[in-house]
Amino acid sequence: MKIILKALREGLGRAIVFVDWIFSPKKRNRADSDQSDIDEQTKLLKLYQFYACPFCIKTRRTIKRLNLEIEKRNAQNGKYRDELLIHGGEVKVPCLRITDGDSITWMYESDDIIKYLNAKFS
Ligand SMILES: N[C@@H](CCC(=O)N[C@@H](CS)C(=O)NCC(=O)O)C(=O)O
Repeated sequence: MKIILKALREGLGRAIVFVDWIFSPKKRNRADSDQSDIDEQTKLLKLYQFYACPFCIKTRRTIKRLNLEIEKRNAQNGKYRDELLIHGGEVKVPCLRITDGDSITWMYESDDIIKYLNAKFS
């Protein structure tokens, strides 16, 4: 039963990835100097995510729409999953790792991440 639910979730996730690909958001256009400025700032952000998670897709759409270069880290398994659990506190995606000087914030909840990105980069 558990395996069927997992397969259904994965299938639905992939269908959403496909729809997202068809209706991909238009990227914001900026002057080169503004874009370079933003590219520098987004080097401090990392998105821990799963490829076919609907909440991650929603977050990635905002990243794309705002034309942000944010490294995406697959937390489905391997070292990024371990990192997320150890430093963030739980394996739940999406999670945005924000470096600000010496401090690191692990921001969970897609709505909070989207609000943060819109406020900072709109
Ligand atoms: N309310 C959260 C929901 C996030 C969520 O449920 N993510 C699922 C993946 S779609 C998750 O991380 N599950 C943990 C797991 O599968 O190990 C949000 O909007 O970010």
